[in-house]
Amino acid sequence: MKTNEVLADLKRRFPNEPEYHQAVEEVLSTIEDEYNRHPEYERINLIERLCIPDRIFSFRVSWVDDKGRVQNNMGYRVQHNNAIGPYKGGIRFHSSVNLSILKFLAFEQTFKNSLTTLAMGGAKGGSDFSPRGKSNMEVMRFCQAFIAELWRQIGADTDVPAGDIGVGAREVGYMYGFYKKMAREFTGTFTGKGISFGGSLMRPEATGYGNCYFLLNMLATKGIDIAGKRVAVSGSGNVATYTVQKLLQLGAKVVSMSDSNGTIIARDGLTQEEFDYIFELKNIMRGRISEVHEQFPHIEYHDGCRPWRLVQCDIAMPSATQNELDGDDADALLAGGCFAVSEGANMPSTAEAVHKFLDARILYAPGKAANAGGVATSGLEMAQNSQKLSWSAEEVDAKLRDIMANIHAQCVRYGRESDTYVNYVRGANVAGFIKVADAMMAQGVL
Ligand code: NDP
Ligand code: 2IT
Repeated sequence: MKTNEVLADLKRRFPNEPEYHQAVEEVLSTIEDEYNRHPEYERINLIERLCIPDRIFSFRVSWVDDKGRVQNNMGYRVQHNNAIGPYKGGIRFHSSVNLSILKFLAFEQTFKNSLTTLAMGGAKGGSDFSPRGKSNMEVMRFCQAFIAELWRQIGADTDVPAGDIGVGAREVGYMYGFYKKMAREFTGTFTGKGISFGGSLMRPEATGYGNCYFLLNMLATKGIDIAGKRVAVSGSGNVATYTVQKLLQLGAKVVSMSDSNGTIIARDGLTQEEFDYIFELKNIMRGRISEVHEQFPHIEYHDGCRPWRLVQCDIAMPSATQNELDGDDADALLAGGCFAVSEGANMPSTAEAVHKFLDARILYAPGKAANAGGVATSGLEMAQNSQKLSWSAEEVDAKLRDIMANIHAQCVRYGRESDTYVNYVRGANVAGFIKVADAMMAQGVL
């Protein structure tokens, strides 16, 4: 296998899908050597079957808004690979959603889920519907119309969706409720469910907390203590808010958060009181990050900006969306002394930024390793649903810590270079790949 040739062929067959090409290129360029050590893989053209999703469902979702107008959105589910377990991955509701984005996410999810040590294949779905500014009833009608199309393709042992951008507990509740009505069964077909109907304690916290646990593992390799370190976080959704919550517990100084309109900067670090306000503003009031400046005038608000060039930090944790940190941002971070980047979002750094971090030999954890705690805890939710029992928050948190330590160890094992630098990108991709490739090999051409 030659990365350039496989990639050129995929670009020819699937043009205009830049995010998908970007994710595939990063993985192929790091697994090429491992792949080529196994001529049996090439004999069955395993690489193409690993890159091209098993199947994609796409459908129109028609629903009626509060003014009685009929709205039409697109809905999708990309079932990428189920070699090691049922298809598993979130649903994204955002106006930017298209097949390129969902294909990159489903591809990444396959490797991420493999790393978790649990039995889950890779999938992703979503719609170009945006819940922002919609009433609860509009969101409910949309979710029901979306599931009216999708319910036949998913199931507890077939394909298990969950949340992602724009899909939180409210949306999962509405989708799961309608799924249950159509399928006439109460099973663990969604994760991220409410606690009263099969959800797992700690699932809301898991992605952000898991990223902090991964970061702690990375810092430990250098003997660095997180207390007092300046951390720039982007986003203010599920992943970002629980990242910040854990960082404050650990004694770090959180100097930024953001949303798609702008960034807040707290030069001396957010206090617990300020964070409590932000948590309620974002999770309960569904407000905007600009409102933090109105409440606490000493916290700066920069309209239309991302955090990376606004404030000096030791650690960056991009937790909003793909390609939100580019090469110039990476230069600014490195110039400011940033020595660790741990990605809460999926593919938040552009390829150029990733190369700059690796060239600078800083601690750099790609999303598929650092944010895997979310889907891992989804796997724990599936396990609890299968057993029809629920574990305490402490039990789930202990398992999450173990899983993140295990993912870190896999990255070190497969990513250590001759000068002892750990290339977590290579480590995560190779470790994730080996398990999936081995399972595909054993199961024949499907
Ligand atoms: P949320 O919808 O809860 O929050 C998303 C945050 O990112 C919001 O602050 C949002 O701002 C911001 N954002 C979204 N799109 C853009 C954009 N185009 N430009 C700038 N900011 C943007 O989503 P999550 O917190 O769940 O997801 C964040 C990231 O983490 C995504 O990359 C997701 O794939 C990834 N992830 C999520 C997991 C989970 O369990 N939820 C697990 C693993 C990864 P605004 O409110 O203005 O839209
Ligand atoms: O990107 C991700 O890993 C998620 N959005 C979580 C997926 C899941 O199934 O919990």
